[in-house]
Amino acid sequence: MFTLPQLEYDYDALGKYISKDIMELHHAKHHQAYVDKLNVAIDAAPGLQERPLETLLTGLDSLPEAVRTAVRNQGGGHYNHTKFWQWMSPDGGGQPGGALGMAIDAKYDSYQAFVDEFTRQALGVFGSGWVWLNSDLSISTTPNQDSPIMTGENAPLLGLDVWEHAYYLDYKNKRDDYVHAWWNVVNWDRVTQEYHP
Ligand code: MN3
Repeated sequence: MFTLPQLEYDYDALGKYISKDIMELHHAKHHQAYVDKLNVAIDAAPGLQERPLETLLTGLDSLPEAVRTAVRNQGGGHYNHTKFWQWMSPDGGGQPGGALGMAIDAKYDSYQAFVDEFTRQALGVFGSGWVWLNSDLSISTTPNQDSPIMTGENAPLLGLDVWEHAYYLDYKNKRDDYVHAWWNVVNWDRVTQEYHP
């Protein structure tokens, strides 16, 4: 059985950038629904119960067709959101330091140029999806709850949920305001720890 992970901060901890109402709805309702529906799917598929989530998602092609779409959508939702909560912090914002900061400068010329490109791709996602900073420092997007690990990439270093459910209560249709605000809560300490060039 998969379970909803606890947040490492309170629902109201991200303050003016992402409200308590959004965080509670997003975590307790949306993420919980992915977990519940994933469990229903796995429950009906003998032999899959013991598999870790990453193994399920990196081996979608090997799954029985009857559960493949559910694992992709609900399992992807569980995986992406579990990481998303960790990529934010009330102590976030600023810029990445250390090796990651230098590598981003080298690849994008500056931190701001990286932010601009990530933001541009976030605004370009049509409908629901995610934008990612991958382990090779490339930026990419996926539709729905797809995740880079489903196509053989390493685990992403950072990702941003651009589904309307992630921002509509605070920002209505203004995804650009949400994306710009989000940089203030990015947990660069966590992202930097996961960077292993
Ligand atoms: Mn979401």
